[in-house]
Amino acid sequence: MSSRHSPELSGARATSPANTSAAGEVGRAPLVVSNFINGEFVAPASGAYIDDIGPATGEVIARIPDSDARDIDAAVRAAHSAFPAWSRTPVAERSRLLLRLADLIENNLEELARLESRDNGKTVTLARRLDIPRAVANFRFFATAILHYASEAHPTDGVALNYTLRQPLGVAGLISPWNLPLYLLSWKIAPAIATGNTCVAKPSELTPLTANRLAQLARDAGLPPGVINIVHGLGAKAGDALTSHPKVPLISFTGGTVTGAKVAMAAAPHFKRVSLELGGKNPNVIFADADLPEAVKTSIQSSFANQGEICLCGSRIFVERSIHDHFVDEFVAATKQLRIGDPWDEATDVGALISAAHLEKVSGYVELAKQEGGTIVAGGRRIDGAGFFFEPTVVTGLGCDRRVLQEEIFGPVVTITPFDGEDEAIAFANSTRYGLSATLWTRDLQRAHRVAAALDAGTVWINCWLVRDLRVPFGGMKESGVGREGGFESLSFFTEAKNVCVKLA
Ligand code: TXE
Repeated sequence: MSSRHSPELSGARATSPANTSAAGEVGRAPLVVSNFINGEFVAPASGAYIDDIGPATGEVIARIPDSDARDIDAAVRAAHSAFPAWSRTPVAERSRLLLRLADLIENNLEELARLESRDNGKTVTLARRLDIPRAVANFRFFATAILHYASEAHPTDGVALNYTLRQPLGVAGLISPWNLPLYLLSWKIAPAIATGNTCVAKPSELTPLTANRLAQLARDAGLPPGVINIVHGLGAKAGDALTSHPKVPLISFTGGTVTGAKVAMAAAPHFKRVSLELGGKNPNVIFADADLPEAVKTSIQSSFANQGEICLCGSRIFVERSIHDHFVDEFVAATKQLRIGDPWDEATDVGALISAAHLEKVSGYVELAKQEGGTIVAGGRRIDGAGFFFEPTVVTGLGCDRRVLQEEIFGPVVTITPFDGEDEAIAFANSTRYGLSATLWTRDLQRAHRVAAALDAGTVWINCWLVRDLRVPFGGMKESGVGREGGFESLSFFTEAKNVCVKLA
């Protein structure tokens, strides 16, 4: 496959053919995925299936249940029945089962990394380094965090004792996206069940394979039937049935901002607790005093890792004018070194985009960038042949009011814009409706703290990117979301605080 990706690419180098390749999977019979309800693998009520396309090949690699409200209802019933026993299971036992599941994921890391790469188009090296280890870490973290989750007590002037009970809510509805499939699914399942809830998860219809494998591993780990249920299918059908189900009091959703609004509307009539982790248009602000080689190296990562399909990618780079031209030269040179092609080739840096539709969307934004007056200084083209590949692309010459700097592209496309002074940097960075994360590069400690405080972002990285500690709060401002998860924020989101007041005198 790689040889099809012609070496004359303007923005990237093609990888050499590999012995094992995602394309080498062409012709294999598609896997048939089932729903996982009450500990059993079952067919959808409708008997209908939808195709799961491998992004690197354009081939059907699996067929997944086209589930509807009946399947969701069956899963919710199973989760509901399992809830009383699971919520009363001693915390040490819940912890032990989660740790066992973490071990099983770790033992199957290579298989899961290949599944993730095949299903999503991401490089297997990234799946090995980031996605699957993070799923292991999510289960381990919440398995142990729950052991230390205390609640407060307030002796009230000798008259009464107030204390807080933190109780699970019941059936958690969990909806995850396609960009970091197992990573984000486990980010929701682990805290939901660690705190004593049961759950119904609806993974993205574009990337069902590692969720399917997780179901098998959960069963092998000895998790009781009904604690984790996984229903596959389309968002507008299965997803909507879950968000509007009256017996699901809590929804954790990660996905696009437009979908997030639909989820919020479906949940509102039932007054469900909702956590929404949505899109981003994250600024990457580089001051003239930055460590430039480090800023270039990390900005390549933050722009193009996972093909730019991470909500935390820094898609708008702002560079202080005195170093702007030099930065652009260095950044473009580094972009052209990136190797695009077979995600299973160890040498590949940039794999395939998730779908043909997404490739269209990304290409459309690059055309728009030209129409808006931008200059494409690297990349800019899709790659002919099977699979959904697009060159890492750098656009210069566009102001903050352009659509290309306002709308989430969610692909390997980054803009670079000069700024003059700290105030303008902050104004440019804050000029979108999003507020998920931001990165800034400077050696001036005071400025770093000053600018970090002024940025509209749930997370600010200073002189680094994607350094994640599972204990810290995570979420977005503005249209990037509502609520925080991560660490004790997750434990708090997945539990109901109840005040108990005992009269003492
Ligand atoms: O995601 P959707 P899409 C952004 C990115 C991308 C855009 C659209 O810009 O181009 O969103 O991507 C389920 N009720 N992000 O359309 O639709 C769906 O089945 C309930 C950013 O692929 O948001 C899937 O499981 N659920 C992002 C999940 O929502 C519904 C990651 C996400 O799909 C539903 C992904 C409905 N009505 C896309 N409609 C991030 N923040 O990381 C869909 N779903």
